[in-house]
Amino acid sequence: MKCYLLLLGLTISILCVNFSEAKHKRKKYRGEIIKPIKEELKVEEESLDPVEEEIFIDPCANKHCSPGQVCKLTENGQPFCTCIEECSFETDPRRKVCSNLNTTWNSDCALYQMRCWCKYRDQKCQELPEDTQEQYRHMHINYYGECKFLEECTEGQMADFPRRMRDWLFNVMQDMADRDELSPYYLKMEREAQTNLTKRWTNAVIWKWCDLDSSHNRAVSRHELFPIRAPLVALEHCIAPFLDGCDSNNDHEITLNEWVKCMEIEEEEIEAHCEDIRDE
Ligand SMILES: *[C@@H]1O[C@H](CO)[C@@H](O)[C@H](O)[C@H]1NC(C)=O
Ligand SMILES: *[C@@H]1O[C@H](CO)[C@@H](O)[C@H](O)[C@H]1NC(C)=O
Ligand SMILES: [Ca+2]
Ligand SMILES: [Ca+2]
Repeated sequence: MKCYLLLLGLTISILCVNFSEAKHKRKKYRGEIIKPIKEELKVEEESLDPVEEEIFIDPCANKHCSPGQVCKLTENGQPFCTCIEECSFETDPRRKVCSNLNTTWNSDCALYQMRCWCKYRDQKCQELPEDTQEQYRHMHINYYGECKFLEECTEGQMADFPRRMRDWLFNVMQDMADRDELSPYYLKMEREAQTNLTKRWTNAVIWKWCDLDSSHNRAVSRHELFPIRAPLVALEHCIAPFLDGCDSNNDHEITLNEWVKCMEIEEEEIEAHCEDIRDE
């Protein structure tokens, strides 16, 4: 009996030691980031523990770094962007990208990593010829896949292209509706396109323009065209010259009117409301 009690006591004391050790560790870990708040909370109420977990804010969480860069912390906890050290090893040829300089890279990460190295004059870029270094500083993805010989878009193909583009946009919109990926607002436009033939192309074309204008400034920039350009250039040799031609006044932005004209939609007045700016 005595022996049993002793064992029990021993077990309890071991548990206690373990517990306080664990507690101590947690305190130490979080204490570095939220020390002042932590002390206050501790004095006031122990039961605030679960809330405390949420107070921890990663300084990198709100730091935006451009592609090829990652956020790191300085010694005193300040976030900064730096070139990504290692890109994951890619064996899938579909991950390859072709740059605007017609050079193939294993992945978008590898391309942007090199751009970063050149931008910040890293040793890994300094080894390259001078003019290459300068070019790499502005390198971007032209299309997905290995660089290849792109056939020229003939006049006849170009003439037929707006029709194919409209068709394609309508199909994409339909697919997204089927997969429940359209907001109720655009779903309504899709339904209308299904039932009213005169709305078919118009609605699909307007939807895509709204979708591409991610900055919501009612203009689609070159950068904003990327999601439809990059995956298609290697497959559709007319898309690059076609999209370039959409910006008819060459101000590097495509307005809705330019877009609609480019798709050869004949309508006197386009009444377009994108979801975010509709005034209902
Ligand atoms: C780009 O590179 C590919 C593959 O090396 C080559 O076949 C093609 O002709 C190049 N295109 C241009 C425009 O130089
Ligand atoms: C189809 O759309 C056109 C153009 O907006 C409109 O004038 C017409 O009334 C619509 N037709 C139907 C059946 O809703
Ligand atoms: Ca925009
Ligand atoms: Ca323009």
